[in-house]
Amino acid sequence: LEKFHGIIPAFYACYDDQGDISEARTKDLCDYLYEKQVQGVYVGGSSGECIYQSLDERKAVLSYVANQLKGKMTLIAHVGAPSTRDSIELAKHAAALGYDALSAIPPIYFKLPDRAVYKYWSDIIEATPLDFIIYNIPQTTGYTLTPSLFEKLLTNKKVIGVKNSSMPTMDIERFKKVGGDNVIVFNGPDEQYVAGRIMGADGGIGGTYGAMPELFLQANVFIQQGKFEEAKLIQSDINDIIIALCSLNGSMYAVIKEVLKRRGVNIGSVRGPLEGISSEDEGQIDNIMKMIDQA
Ligand code: HMN
Repeated sequence: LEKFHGIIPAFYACYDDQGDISEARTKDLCDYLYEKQVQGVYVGGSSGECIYQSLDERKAVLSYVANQLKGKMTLIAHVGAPSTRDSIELAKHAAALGYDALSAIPPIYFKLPDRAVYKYWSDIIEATPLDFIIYNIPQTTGYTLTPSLFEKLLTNKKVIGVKNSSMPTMDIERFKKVGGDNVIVFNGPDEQYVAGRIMGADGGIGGTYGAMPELFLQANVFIQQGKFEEAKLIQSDINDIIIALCSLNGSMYAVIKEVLKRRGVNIGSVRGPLEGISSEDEGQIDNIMKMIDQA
């Protein structure tokens, strides 16, 4: 399970100037993250704008990333889709490409009982030999994973952990308590990466890591060294930056993509209904760049 520790950026959707998936730009983002020496990537999740992409587009992204990074870092494929059928198709595709693990949100749109959620995840898990990481993100899915359902899922040995994006760090402590040392818990909210790690998370998967990988990597090193005061100071800088990333007219991902452009990696903008950056935003981005450089 060692390969599921550390800093795992959530991979962004890479579009060309027409808004189509770009293989070349996907490669550029892969190269950038490889150079930063992150532990792995989480492909096709919220930050990958999976919800706005067709099945074929999602399969293409999974292929492009595997072609570029397979064997170089840990690859986790997010395969959650509205139907079980599409999720399984993505899961089989990821398995054929050699991904290290699968992950999926719970069913979305219809509110389903735990029984159906359990069945959905189990059907995906049964479809391939790959390990599986449950994705708990109540603020976007409206479904909250309970420690008891987590415990039930863990009776399947292919379930190796949970990516927990709910805000209470207590949830991380609870999942870790249920799972013990043989289960991985990833911190989801970047605003409390350090707190999540202290409460038991083994690593983090996050949507803002790509904009400032150096800061999260340094926080990770401080935590490993038991230097919690130093880690806390980095977290505070990170939080200033996240608040700034979320304060413009453009959506957070549009702003992050603008930051990446200034760092030399052009991966286009976001798909509607996410909002692109506005002309007023342009000037603000200089300030964000300064904050990142000075942190
Ligand atoms: C993913 O699935 O792609 C992201 O890792 C999800 C991740 O947990 C992010 N949550 C949401 O986007 C709702 C966070 O990293 C989030 O972007 C960050 O904490 C800033 O608010």
